[in-house]
Order: sequence, then structure tokens, then C-alpha cells
Amino acid sequence: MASDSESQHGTIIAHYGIAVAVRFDDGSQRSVNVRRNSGHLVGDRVESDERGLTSLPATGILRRRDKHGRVHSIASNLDVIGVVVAVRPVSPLGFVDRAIVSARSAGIDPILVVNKSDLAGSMQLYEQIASEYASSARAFLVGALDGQGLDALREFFASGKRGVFIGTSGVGKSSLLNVICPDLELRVGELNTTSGLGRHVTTTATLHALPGGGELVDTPGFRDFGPVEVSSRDLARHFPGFEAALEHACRFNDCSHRAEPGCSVQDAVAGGSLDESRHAAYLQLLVELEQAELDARGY
Ligand SMILES: Nc1nc2c(ncn2[C@@H]2O[C@H](COP(=O)(O)OP(=O)(O)O)[C@@H](O)[C@H]2O)c(=O)[nH]1
Ligand SMILES: [Mg+2]
Ligand SMILES: [Zn+2]
Repeated sequence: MASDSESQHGTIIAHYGIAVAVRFDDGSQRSVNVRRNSGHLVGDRVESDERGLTSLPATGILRRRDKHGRVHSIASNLDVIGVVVAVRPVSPLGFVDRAIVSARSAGIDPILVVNKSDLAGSMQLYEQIASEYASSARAFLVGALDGQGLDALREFFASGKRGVFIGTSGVGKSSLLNVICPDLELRVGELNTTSGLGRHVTTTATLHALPGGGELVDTPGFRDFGPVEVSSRDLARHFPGFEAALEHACRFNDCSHRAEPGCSVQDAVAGGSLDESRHAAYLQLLVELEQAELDARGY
């Protein structure tokens, strides 16, 4: 078909709200106008032909909730979410658990990044996190300012993984991006020039190839809102620390691991193979999410 020969495949590498930049598979790059809220995401594989730009089905979609409770999709085809924490500012209780559950629910692998290694107490925080989440996610101790540990992080992405950093405001996500993608600001400028929209246009998200391999998504157009609220069902399936226990399924498929008979999680706590504090942390988050779900239904 004639139209087939004119269709081109590529990847969306920047989103400006009313236009996206596409890197085509032949190496060329250009911006394409899209409707606002057209659903195109940075990271999407796309097909471009005379009808316009069509995003192909994607996996690994990062979603966030804004302060009005609306959910926004931000980037797609992600392999990794780097959950960034630091000794200062300290992340809210349950943040890491929620972020891990949120990543896993989206089919994305979480890693834990303890930043600000130069600050006192960082090693202790790293050791605590590395041991608490040993069965769930790899942990890195890094310093965006002094460069410590960054090679291990770069190496992790170098196998071609596409990642994004999430975390509370102030933990150093932007600083990390800037040291890992040294050409970040320059490239964002270039992309805006490419878009023909000028440098003042807000980019909501951009995709950056790392010098040693892999890619990172930057989300300058989004505030540091947290991971999307996970459902109580997601929590029960994906809570970090329950992996070994859940290798043997609970009696009930929708077990909430609270008081049901034949529950592998409760058995693991009773048998001493699962730390009671993990179960307590789970129950606390579960109550919170169940309440939010009731509130959302208007009870
Ligand atoms: N001491 C120390 N401060 C850091 C480090 N990384 C970032 N910061 C500082 O933490 C603050 C917040 O960093 P920023 O990258 O804007 O955090 P973001 O809100 O997560 O993007 C800034 O003042 C940074 O200079 C680090 O490795 N060590
Ligand atoms: Mg930032
Ligand atoms: Zn159970």
C-alpha cells in the first residue's frame, strides 16, 4: 500500500503540551503538533503517516495524582522507577512502600536511591533501607553533589533500561538527573528549538539517552506530586517484603492478609520468617487506603 511506504516509526522524546518531539528510527527528529490531552506520552512508540501520529500500545506507564486528585499519565515504556530518598528532607512514613507498590502495579521495577551520601546519617539510612527492602528492590547510596556511587547507578541503567526518578521535593531528583545526564539542559534547549515553539514553552517531560547506555525521563513540567494512590488490592499483591510468603498463595485469592484463615503472610509472621513490623506497616497503609476508597465512594 502506498500509505505504508510513507508511514514512519519513532519514539516520542519530548512533550510540550501542544506538540511532541519524535525521534524517528532513521535518526531524524522533528516536532509534530498534537491536540492538548491527546494522550501521547513521552516514551511512546509511534507511527506517523498522513493521518497523523498514532501511539502504539505501551506498557510501564508512570501515573501521578495532582493535588486535585486527578491522575496524569506522564511517560511510558518505563523499565525502572528510581525511588529517591535522603536523610533530609525525610520522606513521609510509608512513602517507599507506596512507591514500590505503585511501580509494581504498573509493571515497572523499583530501585531505591538514597541520595546525599555526604550528609551525616546517610550510611545508616542506606543500610536500613537495603536490609528492609533486600527481597524487594536494589538499593543504591549516591551523592549528586560529590558524585559518590553514581557509577553503580549509571552501570545499572547502561544495559538499556529506561527509568525515571520519583520522590519527595528536595531529595535531589533534579540534581541527580543533571549529573547523570550532563547534556540535559543543553538538550532540552535543543529540543525546544526543534519544536519550533521557542524556549519559553514548558516541556512536561523529556527523554534523555545516557552517555553509557539507558535512558532517563525528566519531568520538569510536573510538580513533585507523589505516586498515584494504590488500591488496597494492589497493596495486598505487591507489598514489599511479602514476596517470599506469597510464593505460596493464600487460601483466598483476594486475601487482605489481615485475619483470613489460610493466609501465607500471617503464617510467615507467626513462623518468624516475616518481620512483624513489615506486617504492621502493611496494615497501617491498608487501613489508610481502605478509608480513602470508602471516602471516594461517598461513604
Ligand atoms: N548535601 C547534599 N545536598 C544535595 C545533594 N543532592 C541535592 N542536594 C541539594 O538538595 C536540594 C534539592 O535538590 P533538587 O535536586 O532540587 O531536589 P528535587 O526537588 O528532588 O528535584 C538542593 O539544594 C540540592 O543542592 C547531595 O548529594 N548532597
Ligand atoms: Mg526537582
Ligand atoms: Zn493472605
